[in-house]
Amino acid sequence: MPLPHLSKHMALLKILHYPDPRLHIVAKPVDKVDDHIRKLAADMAETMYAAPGIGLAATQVDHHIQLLLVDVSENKDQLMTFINPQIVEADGETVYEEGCLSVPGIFEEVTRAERIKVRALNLSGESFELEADGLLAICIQHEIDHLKGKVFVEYLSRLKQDRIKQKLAKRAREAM
Ligand code: K1U
Ligand code: ZN
Repeated sequence: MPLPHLSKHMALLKILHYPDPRLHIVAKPVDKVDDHIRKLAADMAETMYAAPGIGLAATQVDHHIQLLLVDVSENKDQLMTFINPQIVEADGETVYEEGCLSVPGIFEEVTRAERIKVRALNLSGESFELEADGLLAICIQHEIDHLKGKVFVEYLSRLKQDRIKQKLAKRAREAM
């Protein structure tokens, strides 16, 4: 059955928190961009803006398909959707203090490519290419990592990862 007004049925989704093992599931490619995918993308957008965040991967809301959103604009009016994204070119190096909605309250420096060219499908199922740099390039790489089952803290030393796990466990205990 077609969904007549996707925007009227949006829902907030639950974001998985590190070290939830489901964050390490490798996402499968989307084989057909249909209303089911468009509905999930709309719910993810609502969830990302509510968090608030500048990106969200389907993995983080426990859907293990290659779908991610980013909006790094100041006015939150430049939503971009990437389905089956692939980085086809990358160069340079940049360091940025990243955050993650799945690792709340933790900010750590990560080194990534400075410029990327990404190829993906849009919500109409059409292929497009985008060249990105700055925060947009960083955010796209962070979200593509989620689709591969990788969380940004895994770039850090074992010691730092263990400290972050302890901090999150302590916080979870205190929230009970
Ligand atoms: O993947 C995610 O969990 C979203 C993440 C994206 C990201 C942030 C910084 C560097 C790389 C990737 C976030 O959105 S964390 C929250 C955040 O950075 C932010 C939230 C509101 C305003 C500005 C930034
Ligand atoms: Zn993240």
